[in-house]
Amino acid sequence: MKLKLFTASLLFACSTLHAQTVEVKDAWVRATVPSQKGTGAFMSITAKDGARLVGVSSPVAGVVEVHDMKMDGDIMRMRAVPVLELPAGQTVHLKPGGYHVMLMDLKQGLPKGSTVPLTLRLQDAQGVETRLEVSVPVSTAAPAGNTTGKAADHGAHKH
Ligand SMILES: [Cu+2]
Repeated sequence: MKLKLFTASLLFACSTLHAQTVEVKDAWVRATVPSQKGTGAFMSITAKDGARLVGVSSPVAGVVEVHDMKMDGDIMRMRAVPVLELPAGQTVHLKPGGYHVMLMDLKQGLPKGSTVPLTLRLQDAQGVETRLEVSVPVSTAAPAGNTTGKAADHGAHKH
């Protein structure tokens, strides 16, 4: 009986720890007009022990992909990133002009002030998959006073 209880509490401790190893901050979704079919979601993700973002889903969009945005000559091109590496302890910024979560085939308009649920599918170094649910505010601009925005202003983002 004593042993059983001990095991249970250990397991609980593990799953709690695991849930805290990936942190999402400053998340926002760009507001849409009613006829718009696609938009971007942006956030800063920090995986303390390293992880990979292998997928995102949302009930408001038929298709959700992680995209990268790069200049190809004079043309800004987006390409799907099937796996986004999250190096241990490094914050990966998803922001306008760079990595973003692309919400496509939108089922509804996303007015400013509403909230979009996103499910991030993450894999740890052992390949164990976990899901992280985030509730993301819809806005017309990045949240005020966050460091992500400042870095973008100074062009510090390089890939
Ligand atoms: Cu995109």
